[in-house]
Amino acid sequence: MSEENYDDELDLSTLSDEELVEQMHDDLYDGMEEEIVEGTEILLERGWSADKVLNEALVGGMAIVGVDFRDGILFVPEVLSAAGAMKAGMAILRPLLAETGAEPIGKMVIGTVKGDIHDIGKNLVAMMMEGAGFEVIDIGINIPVETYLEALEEHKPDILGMSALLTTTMPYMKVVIDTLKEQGLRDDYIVLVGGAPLNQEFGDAVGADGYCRDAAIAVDMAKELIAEKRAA
Ligand code: B1M
Repeated sequence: MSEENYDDELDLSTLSDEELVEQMHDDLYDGMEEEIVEGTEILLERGWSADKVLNEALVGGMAIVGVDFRDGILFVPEVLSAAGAMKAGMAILRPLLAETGAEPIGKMVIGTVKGDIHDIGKNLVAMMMEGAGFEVIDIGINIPVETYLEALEEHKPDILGMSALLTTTMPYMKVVIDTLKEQGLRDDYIVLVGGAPLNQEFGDAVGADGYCRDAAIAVDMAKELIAEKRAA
């Protein structure tokens, strides 16, 4: 994206915060894991909160990748490298976001639905939920209804979280929720759904308890709905 990416001499620590974030967007775009790790560390050392680094440097960078992927400028291999770089940055932030000495305030099982392998958003939600004091059991990607049910049975969470990034896979959320209803289990769990192509209307239509536009909203909604459920 930027010619600066190819300048081996570029010392990230000499950049201002703003320049560094811009450079990290370029580095994420180019899938440069080491540079993303270094940039993440520098921003943290400069006193940035893990949240701020995540949203401004990493999620912001991935948004640019998303636009060029949509427009046919980037293809799957490049986007995979960008995702790898994003994950390398997230790995540094994870322990910071998950830092909490308190008792878990609730438990969530989360997975990306069958046919869908996108996991960055799901991982982010898991990290933010852990950071907010939830115990999170991440059951991965491409999850069929049977696996969701097994995980619910095994872990007995308060919340079931489902993620979908494709318009072709999001209807599968209804399959899972309908199966819970058929088995008389629907009211045992708070069901939260999220993913870029979803919206409130879709969340309502599939019968979820909440549609979460982003990870921060997922945390707020989880807290709110758990409190309501316990009060009831
Ligand atoms: Co994919 N992909 N992709 N992709 N990919 C999208 C989703 C797409 C919009 C790109 C585009 O065209 N602009 C498009 C979908 C179009 C559509 O359905 N209408 C698309 C496509 C078409 C595809 C393939 C079909 C491409 C192909 O093979 N021809 C293929 C499908 C593979 C499959 O799943 N079967 C594919 C593959 C891939 C990669 C493997 C290359 C890679 C995924 C790597 C990985 O995840 N490990 C990839 C990526 C990276 C993307 C984009 C560029 C970025 C997604 C992302 O990570 N965003 C994406 C473009 C886009 O979304 N704009 C795209 C960052 C992440 C932080 O945001 O996931 O939205 P997001 O999560 C947010 C919220 O949505 C919410 O909170 C998160 C954090 O704030 N949230 C939840 C998400 N899940 C939640 C669950 C909750 C709560 C909130 O539960 C409680």
